[in-house]
Amino acid sequence: MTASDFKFTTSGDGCMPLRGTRREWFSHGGHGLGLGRTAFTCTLFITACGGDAPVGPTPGSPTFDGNAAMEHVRTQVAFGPRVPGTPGHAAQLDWMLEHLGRQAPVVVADTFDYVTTNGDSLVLTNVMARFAPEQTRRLLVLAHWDTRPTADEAADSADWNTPIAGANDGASGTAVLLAMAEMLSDALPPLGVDLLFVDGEDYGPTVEDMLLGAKRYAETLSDDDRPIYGLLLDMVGDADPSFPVEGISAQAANVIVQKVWRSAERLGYRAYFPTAVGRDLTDDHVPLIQAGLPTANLIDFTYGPENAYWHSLEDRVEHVSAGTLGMVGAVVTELIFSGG
Ligand code: 1BN
Ligand code: ZN
Repeated sequence: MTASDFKFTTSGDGCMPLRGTRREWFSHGGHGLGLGRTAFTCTLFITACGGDAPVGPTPGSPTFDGNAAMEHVRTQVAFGPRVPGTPGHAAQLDWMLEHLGRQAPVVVADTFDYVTTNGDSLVLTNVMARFAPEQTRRLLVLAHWDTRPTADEAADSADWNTPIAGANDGASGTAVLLAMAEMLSDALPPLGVDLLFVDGEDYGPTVEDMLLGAKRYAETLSDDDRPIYGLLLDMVGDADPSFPVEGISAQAANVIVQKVWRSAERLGYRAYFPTAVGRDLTDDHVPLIQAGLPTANLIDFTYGPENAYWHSLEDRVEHVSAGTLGMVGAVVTELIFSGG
């Protein structure tokens, strides 16, 4: 599949609004995020067409470079696993700071300590690159840059203690953000854009010791420089892409979901952005939502047959494509350059 395979396809689920009513117990208990157990009834309504037939990008938008993003995936994987406390993690941080320092007018590194429930002492760093920093109306796009220390979903239990390469889970979202920084250094966006690279998303093994950088950002978020909303990119490089709407995003950030999926539709990517609502995934958007910042999660959680590549040694460069990275980058570009 190449980037051009994604251009203005019109197949998909038709021009119909999708409705669904759910009454469920959502359990996010036990991870200290405070959502608790909540019973509720909700009506999901995501317009699948809404007049957004494929019309191409907003005039004057820059072109996102999927091949550049793919090269950034390869570079990250070549560092080795980016597990906090390892040489690969340190090398990647230096490289990101050097890269972003050349592209963005403002780069902020926030280094903090964290002790896990098992007693591991971690030094973690969130990095933010700010474009059009003088603008008060700002959009946040984030991705995690660390990788999982354990392939604990691998088919073979002998692999469970081996770190993953994280070509998709870690490198893909980071690569899109880094290529986005290159693009934005040449093309002034119509609103401020904060690219946030969060650390410690995947440390684990349980969710108590995950989402660490996002929790840190949420704790330190001030009203002075609060973005209007956030968009999380996680596992956005699968060579066989599908991005159904993630369940928590549909509940807590439906307006953002509509903006993103309509942007995809305008670019002709409806076949890869079904408006059906999929699973609830506790991810980096949850602490942000809890801090009052509506944030949608753009995630492809069908990675390999029966998700077999997720948190396994199969999360390799061969399973990531420039076409998918280019499509996701183009959707984010359209979101930004259509005004946020
Ligand atoms: C996403 C990628 N996540 C971890 N690596 C968050 C997540 C946690 C997604 C549990 C699904 C289940
Ligand atoms: Zn993961």
